Parts: sequence; C-alpha cells; structure tokens
Amino acid sequence: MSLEPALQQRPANTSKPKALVVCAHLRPGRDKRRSNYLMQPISGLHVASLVDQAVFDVCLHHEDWHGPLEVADCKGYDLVFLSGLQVDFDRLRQLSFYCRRSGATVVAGGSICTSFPEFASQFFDAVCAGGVDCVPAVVADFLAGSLKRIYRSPIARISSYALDYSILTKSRISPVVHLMEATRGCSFKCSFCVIPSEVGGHASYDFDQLKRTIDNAILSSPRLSFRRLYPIVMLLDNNFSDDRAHMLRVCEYLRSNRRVRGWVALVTQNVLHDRELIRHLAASKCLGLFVGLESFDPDLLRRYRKTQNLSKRHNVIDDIVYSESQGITITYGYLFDPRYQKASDMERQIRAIAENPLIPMPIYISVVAPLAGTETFWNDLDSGRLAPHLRLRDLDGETIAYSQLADRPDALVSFVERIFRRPWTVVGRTGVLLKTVRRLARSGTLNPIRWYFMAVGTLHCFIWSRGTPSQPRSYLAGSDTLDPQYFERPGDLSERDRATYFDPIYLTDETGGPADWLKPYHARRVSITRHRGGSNRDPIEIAGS
Ligand code: B12
Ligand code: SF4
Repeated sequence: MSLEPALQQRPANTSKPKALVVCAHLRPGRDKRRSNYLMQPISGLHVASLVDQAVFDVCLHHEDWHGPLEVADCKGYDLVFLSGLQVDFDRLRQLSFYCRRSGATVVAGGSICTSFPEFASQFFDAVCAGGVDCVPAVVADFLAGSLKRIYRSPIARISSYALDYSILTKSRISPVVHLMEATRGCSFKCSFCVIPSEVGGHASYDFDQLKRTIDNAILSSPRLSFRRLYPIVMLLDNNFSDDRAHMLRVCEYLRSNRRVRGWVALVTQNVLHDRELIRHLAASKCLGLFVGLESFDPDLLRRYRKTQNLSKRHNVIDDIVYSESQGITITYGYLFDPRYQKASDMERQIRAIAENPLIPMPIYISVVAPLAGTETFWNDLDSGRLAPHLRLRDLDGETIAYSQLADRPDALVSFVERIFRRPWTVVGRTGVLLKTVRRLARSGTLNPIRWYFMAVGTLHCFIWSRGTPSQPRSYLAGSDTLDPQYFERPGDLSERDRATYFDPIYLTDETGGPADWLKPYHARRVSITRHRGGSNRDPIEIAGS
C-alpha cells in the first residue's frame, strides 16, 4: 500500500541531500511531553553514524529528548530513517506518512521490522530486518535509485564501523553519561524477551573499535558538560557479562583509561554470586550494575525460563548486599504477571521489598508485556490467553494484555494505576528514604557520585511517577487511551491512508485469536515448532509439571 499519489511532492533540489534519523517514542502517560532521562536509545546514533556525512546533511531527533517530531518538521528531507520499540511502531507509521507526503524516502528498522519485515514493509519505502549494519547498503541503493523493499543483516554479525558522538552534541542530546554497547545480544533464552528471536546469540564489538568509541564519545561531548568533566560510561548491552573474557578486557581498559571516572552496565543476576568478580569490578571503577533480577517469585522465574536466577546455592539478597558493600549500586526491574498473580500478591511482594532494609527498590516496575515474536507471545496466543483487540501500543509494560487473569480486572487495574502513578500509596516514601540512607552508610564510600547513583536508583519509581502524569487510562488492552499523535491527521486524509498510517495495529482479533496480518507468521511458527518435534514446550506447562 502506498500514499495517495496526489499527496506526494518532492523537496526542491539542494546541493547536499538531507537525511533525518528519528528515534520514535510514545510515552506511558499518553501525552506529548519530553524528558532529559539518561537512558536514551542509541540505535539512532548508530544509524546516523553509518550515513556518510560527506554526502548528506544528517540530523538526529529523539522524540523522548526533543519531544514528538511536529508535522512541519517532517518537511525538507530526502532520506528518513526511523527506529523504535514495539510499543512505538504505530508512531513510526505516523511519521512515515508525514515524511513520505513531503517527498522523503522512508526506511524503518527495529524490533517489529526485524521479526515481521514483510508486514512492516507496507508502511515504508524500505525495511531493515536485523542490525544497523545494512545502512551503508541502503544509502548506496538510495543514491543509485535502486532501493530494495527489505534489507536483512543478522544482529549478531557486527560489521566494522565508527560511531560519531558529535552527532549527539550537534543534535543537542545531552545525557549525563556516555551511552554505548560493548556487545550485542545474549546467550540466555528467557521466554518473555525479544533477544533470543531477534538476535539469537551474543557477539562482541571489536575491542580496538570500542576503545575508539569511548575516546570519541568523551572528546566530542560539550566542553562544560558533566559527561566531559566527569566521564561515566553506561554500557547498554543486553548482557555485558555474557562473554566473560571480553567483559574483563573491557573492564581493564575502563580501569586504565584515566579519563573515565566510572562505568555502569547491564548484567545477568548470576554475576552477583561471584564475590571475587564483584571485587574486581569494583576495583575497575564499576559504579553500578543493572541486574536482570525480574522477580523474587521462583514460579515466575521458572515460567519465563529465567534459569540463571534459580540457583539454590546462592541468596540474591546476600549478593546484592555484598555488591553494595563494595560500592557498586545494584538496580533492577521488577515484573508482575497478572495471569498468575492477584493484586494482593503483587502488593505483598512490593511491600516486602520496601520493608527489607537490605535491598533497593526496583528502578523499573512493569507488568509482563507479551512482546510480539517472543516464545511467551506465541504460547499465549496458542492458549487463548491474550486479550481480544490487543494492540502493539498496549505493549508498554503498564497495560494488562491478557484475557485469563488471576484476579478481577478492576482489582488489577487499581493496583497497577497506584504503583505506576501513585507508588507512595503502596509503599511509604519515608521508609524507603530511611533504608536508602542506611544503604549509603553501608556502602563505605564518600564519593557523592556513587551516593547519587544509589539514591536515584532506589527512588526512581517515585521520581518517575511524579514526572509521568497521565491522561485517564483504563490500563486494559484494547481500550486504553491512545496518544494525541494518533488523531493529528490532515483534513484531506483518505480512508486508505488513515487505515495504513493512523489506525493502531492489532495483534489479536475480537476473540483473542491472531489478527489477519499475523496469521502467516503464526502458521510458520506452528510448522517450525512441529518440525522440531514440539521441543519448544510452553515453559508454563514445564513449570507446572
Ligand atoms: C534504552 C532502552 C530503553 C529506553 C529508551 C527506549 C527507546 N525509545 O528506544 C527506555 C527507558 C524509555 C525504555 C523503555 C522500555 N523498554 Co527498553 N531498552 C533500552 C535498552 C537498554 C537499550 C536500547 C538501545 O539503544 N540499544 C542499542 C541499539 C543499537 O540496539 P537496538 O535498539 O536493540 O536496535 C537493534 C536493532 O533493532 C536494529 N535497529 C533498531 N532500530 C533501527 C533502525 C534502523 C533504520 C536500522 C537499520 C536498524 C535498527 O539495530 C540494532 C542492532 O544493530 C534495551 C536493551 C538493549 N541493550 O538493547 C531495552 C529494550 C529495548 N527495552 C525493552 C522493553 C521491554 C522496554 C519497555 C516496554 C519496558 C517495560 N516493560 O516497561 C519500555 C517501553 C517504553 C515505552 N515507550 O513505553 C526490550 C525490548 C522492547 C521491544 N523490542 O519492544 C529491551 C530489548 C530490553 C529487554 N531485553 O527486554 N527502554
Ligand atoms: S538474560 Fe536478559 S537479554 Fe538475555 S534473554 Fe534473558 S531477559 Fe533477554
């Protein structure tokens, strides 16, 4: 499907073509705010770095940082690249409409394009399934006038390319830390996660290239910025600890680089058991670890095949306390599963965490989102557990996406609304503040930066909810509020373009079965599973057996 021909107009020819890279973002509050939150995506930076700046003028726009890209600002570009998570996919389509209508060629990538490229290709001129590494081929084909519909590039096959962090500076995106990856992917197979199906393994960036990336990030940051004066590297890897030898090599480099003042990284929980390793990381300037803890409920961990968290020999609370005694702040996300947990179970769990003086509060809390293409997603679809009229927009980690629930929907909605928007009505602020002070004292450090990380990590859920006021929401899939951007449509929009670019994408129909577009993918999945002799057994059944 394409835009109505009458609406397409090419921009006036300029000497240097203009490229725009957008990291699309829809906010949990369904509003059009912006933030200067440090966890910015870096897919846009990677894509922009791969576009030859000798040939193109390149701009980078982060909708989270700059605010939603306004219609008027979609004009004047020749080539537009779009990136976003599953929950943002509708936003990619809206932006595609405005940019194509202004005459730009639009190329999209990210999670949905990787798992469902044929479906995604109806909304854009080209779709990239996999890693950013295909961007040079896309650009060359664009210049030669021979753009293909789909480009494929396995994420775990990393090509050699240099990142240009001056693009962040030029685009006035200024997170307090230096965001980068030392590796891609992960070898674990947690059933709720997109990484096993989208990456399917783990791969490291070339070590010398990574050293140049760190230098480039620091030297291209604004002279008086915090990240120039006190450079902290945040490794956004899916699993920095996957390849131990590479991790230790990177740590050693970060320790020895006199410019780098500290670093933080995303690792799996089993890393915390290794006391010697923790001491080593602490001595290598590690300020914090974001740990894939997910839950203290072993049933939930078993259901999602989070085997690395199920060691009987170790106690994770002791491990957290030990790491923090070495000055490493531990942060983690916490998952609730409304299929199996009642609102009272969820409340009990979060209160138990708040009342435990030894552990921090989770930095992120979410209800499980059945991300399309994950093992859990297919199993829930097969078992009729997904909510009818489930939309991609509902995959935000706050919306209840299932039809078979452990509790009354109104009880779950009431808890979810309180924990996301008014967490202080579930856990008291004073108690959390007091235990934070005790943890700071136990950390044995006087470094205010370490104190800052520790305090912000644990108080994040309160800060986040204050900064994320919300339009009224139902928190239920299919009926939850849509963002204003869905309704910002031109008066002359045709029915066909409305359906293609502005109506939300549904994953399920009115019975909870697959939406029409999903049926061929579902059939393919069923045949692959049969071919493997049913080896992909639902972890829920395994947990119950
Ligand atoms: C930063 C981050 C965030 C930030 C910014 C998100 C954003 N707008 O991108 C914040 C904090 C807002 C966030 C929120 C959430 N996040 Co998040 N987040 C990340 C994190 C840590 C880094 C993302 C990143 O920059 N990676 C590095 C870049 C280079 O890789 P990438 O984005 O994976 O892209 C690869 C390909 O997809 C492809 N690609 C991507 N875009 C494009 C574009 C083009 C043109 C091309 C060619 C290629 C391409 O190239 C890359 C590989 O080379 C990842 C984990 C990780 N390490 O990836 C999780 C991750 C992306 N988040 C995830 C989740 C589940 C969420 C939440 C739903 C959490 C929740 N349950 O509440 C929310 C939803 C937010 C919302 N809108 O409501 C999942 C996957 C989600 C998905 N695919 O939809 C991840 C993978 C974590 C995990 N393992 O589960 N997140
Ligand atoms: S360890 Fe983390 S990145 Fe790896 S599969 Fe599990 S959730 Fe995904």
